[in-house]
Amino acid sequence: PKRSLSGIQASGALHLGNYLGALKRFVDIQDEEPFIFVADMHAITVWQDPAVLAQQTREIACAYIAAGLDPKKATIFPQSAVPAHAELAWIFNCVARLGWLDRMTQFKEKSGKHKERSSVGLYTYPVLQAADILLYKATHVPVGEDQKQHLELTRDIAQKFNNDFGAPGGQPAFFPVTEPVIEGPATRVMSLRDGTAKMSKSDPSDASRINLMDDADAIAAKIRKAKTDPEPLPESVEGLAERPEARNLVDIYAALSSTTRAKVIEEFGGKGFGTFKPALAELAVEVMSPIGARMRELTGDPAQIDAILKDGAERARAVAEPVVAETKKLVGFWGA
Ligand code: AQP
Repeated sequence: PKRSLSGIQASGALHLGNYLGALKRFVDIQDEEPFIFVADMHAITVWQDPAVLAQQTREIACAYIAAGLDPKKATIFPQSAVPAHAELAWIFNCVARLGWLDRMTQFKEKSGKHKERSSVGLYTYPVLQAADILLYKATHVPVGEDQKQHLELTRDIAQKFNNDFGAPGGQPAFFPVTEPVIEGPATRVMSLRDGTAKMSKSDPSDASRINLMDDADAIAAKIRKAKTDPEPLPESVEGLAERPEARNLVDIYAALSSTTRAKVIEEFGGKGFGTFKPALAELAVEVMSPIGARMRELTGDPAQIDAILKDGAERARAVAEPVVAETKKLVGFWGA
């Protein structure tokens, strides 16, 4: 059976890239009753102030709901409230090979020049991610382009586990081989200041991104100031090939209006940024500012959010616990 799952780290304010690459797509599939978690265990792979981590977790849950997720359809929960994530991650740490993790480019980027001083957790992060996914036997994971390599590792871990433990006597494989779902015009939203860099919460320039909590004026100003070249938009999508900034703005427009790059070019091809940017700003404000406003309302009611997270955690545990119990049995643990 099809099961979708995804999550976002509780590591700070969300931006338009997270919205278009992840959040919006969770909402689009919510009738499939996906599991959507807040990755607080992933967040602590880099330092998080203990005084604010729980609040950051609530904020991601608020973002989910403000973006339109219905907690009755989607199971929304904090990762750390389901201990089976950590249990399965340990087993997977013993399945995954060092050579596989050594190839992970996100670790290389995030550890930078200070590899020796990075946490072990940052290194083994993709193994925890495999546990997050396979604990629910998820078959489909909607994510942005940057997660492609991690999803491939999840597939490798599932296959090795199935091979080593999972399919005794030719029974069907224990874990599914999960499909990453990297679709739509905005699987890699780029910085507004540099069309070759990913829009990211760690970019020191706030002008590089639109934050979910930005108000209408801030959204419009950032789009007005977004870097572009001086040419008008091309008459065909091929004309965007060597123009990363123009392509990024066209893709953002397409994603915000749930259409395609080609349709946007049909409408705006030949027009200058003097016409296109105000149209994009208007659209971005129309879509994003109600989400920000709803988030502000929801963050004022932590009890409501906590109730949603508690209920989600119970529902998640009910699915996860039998899977981890079965996994422990397959591994051969005492009493399992
Ligand atoms: N620029 C992006 N375009 C499209 N999708 C994106 N995602 C992130 N950036 C973009 C997707 O958002 C989901 C959640 O990401 P995450 O919270 O796991 O953390 P991240 O990938 O570390 O997010 P950032 O903002 O890029 O943080 P930093 O700056 O710390 O690296 C994922 O599905 C991701 O693909």
